[in-house]
Amino acid sequence: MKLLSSLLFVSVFSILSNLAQEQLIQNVYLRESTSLNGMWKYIVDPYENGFYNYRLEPFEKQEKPQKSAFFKNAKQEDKTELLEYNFDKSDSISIPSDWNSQKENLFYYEGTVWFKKSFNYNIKKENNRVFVHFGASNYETDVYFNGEKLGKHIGGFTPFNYEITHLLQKKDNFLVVKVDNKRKKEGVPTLNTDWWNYGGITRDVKLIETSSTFINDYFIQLNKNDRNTINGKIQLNGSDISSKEIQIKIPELKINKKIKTDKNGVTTFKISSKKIKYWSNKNPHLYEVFLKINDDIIKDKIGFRTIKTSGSSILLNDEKIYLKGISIHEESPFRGGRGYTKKDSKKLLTWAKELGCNYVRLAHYPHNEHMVRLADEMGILVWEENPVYWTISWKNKETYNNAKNQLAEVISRDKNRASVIIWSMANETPTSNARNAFLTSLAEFTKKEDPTRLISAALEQSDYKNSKTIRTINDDFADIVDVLSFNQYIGWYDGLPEKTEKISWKITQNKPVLISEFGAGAKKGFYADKNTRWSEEFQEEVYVKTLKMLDKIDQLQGLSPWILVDFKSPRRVLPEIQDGYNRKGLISEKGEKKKAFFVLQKFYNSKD
Ligand code: GCB
Repeated sequence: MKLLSSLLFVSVFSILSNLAQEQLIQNVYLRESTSLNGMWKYIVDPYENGFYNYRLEPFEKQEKPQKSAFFKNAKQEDKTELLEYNFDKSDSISIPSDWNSQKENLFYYEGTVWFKKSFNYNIKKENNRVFVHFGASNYETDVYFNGEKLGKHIGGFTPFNYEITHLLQKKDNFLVVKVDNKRKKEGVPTLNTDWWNYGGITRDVKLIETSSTFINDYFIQLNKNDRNTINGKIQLNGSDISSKEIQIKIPELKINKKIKTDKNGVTTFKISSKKIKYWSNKNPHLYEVFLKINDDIIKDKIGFRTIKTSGSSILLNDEKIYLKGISIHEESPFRGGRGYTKKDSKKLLTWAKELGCNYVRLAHYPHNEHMVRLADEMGILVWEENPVYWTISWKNKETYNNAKNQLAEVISRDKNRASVIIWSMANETPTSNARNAFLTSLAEFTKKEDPTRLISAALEQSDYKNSKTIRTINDDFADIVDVLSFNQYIGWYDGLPEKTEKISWKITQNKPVLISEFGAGAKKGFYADKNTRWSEEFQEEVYVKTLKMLDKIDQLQGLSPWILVDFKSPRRVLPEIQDGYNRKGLISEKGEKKKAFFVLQKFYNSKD
């Protein structure tokens, strides 16, 4: 027994240490930083030759890693030495980006690619510290700096950072990054999804320079139960963090407060003000917030609002709100491939606004930080989602820790964004005891990390008792969520559009209901009668009829139909129609609006 428990401890410990990351630096976009974006060298390595020797033992675990380990980046000075790689003579690729849409021969590639970036760096002030920060890279990432391993990160859509101060030189630094996007059964997501598995360093890479003691993280939000009080928590990082004075300023509210940290470098505070202009979709007011320690000042723009449910209503600042939404994948509306620029996000959110939306569902994984920062500015409420999709390995502890870690990272990154109102745990997951325990545990963790927001998940619907015409939500996880959301495709996967006329809904939970998905595929420019699959008219008909059906659900508080733009998916192979795209977009990948766009627009305008 003792042996078993210590074995268990060892394996859990090794899992945790594998995933353990340095604490995320909050607000990287408004801090002083140096971009490492641009052209990087890369080597495609399907056999992971640069990582393992011919006995498949990792080089990095050996006492003296040979120069054939790619992260050593050995220079070929000794002409007699056998080296079978050379970054500097290899091809270049632009970072950030996914390799699939940049390099034709890597379109379907799933495996390892090594990247290298060389740079010089002059520290701005003695004793300052430097961190390398990745917005995201998909899926497993091993990071090496000047020949030393910094760490490994798992998960394709959340940020991570490592300190490099101790290894940094003025000249010829080299960052080597191994990215592996092989899908794995035990992964999050798992083997099977309905989107393109874009590989690479897909978001910005930055060097962040800080003072030796600095404000690493903070969480500043309105008190959920008292709209005149702002609650905050600040965390320092450094060797001198105890009893330090921090100044908090919100000039527009005439707030100027000084507080001291405890011995762990943490401080919590409450500030009262009767003059707060609440952030809302109609008035997305953001306050400039300044946090100061010694000579270091961090600026952020934070909106103050509350979000709650009461019975079947959703309350924003204690007022009922109907969520007029749309689901969005993170693909660039300009280039195809992964979206990662502010311009990509702006275009997608501008389309959503044009559709009449006050809300978006960012499916099925955390999108880039520009998206939520812009949503803050544009007054769009946001559902963020963990990539726990379909058939995850529910019983695997490592899978759970991975899902929890990814969730922790997105919560950490976006906890100061007023636009984010819902954390979604999962999408269309089949019910079982193991799945219920997995999701419940994630939900409990989320509530602890962030008690200010709502929890949901895109569930599935089923027949009510034995009725063929009444639908219901029969899922134990429905008792855990704050907002009851589900996907349904009556009229597309489930019968023809007229079936919607026969279906009614019996939803027994006294909670707000959001329809997280409905939709139908249509090829832009294919016009036919409304009974012809793939025509714009068929899709239009599904929208007209589905909206009529759903509007009859008493607790309905909003929708996020599937989906704003056609997106790439290897599941969608029908020639001349799909050609590798899921066609349920209201807009084609070329930016052309389909007829159904205007049906939803009209419906949303009628909800004002
Ligand atoms: C769903 C999934 C979504 C798919 C969509 C479809 O239910 O949640 O990821 O892309 O259906 O088009 O089938």
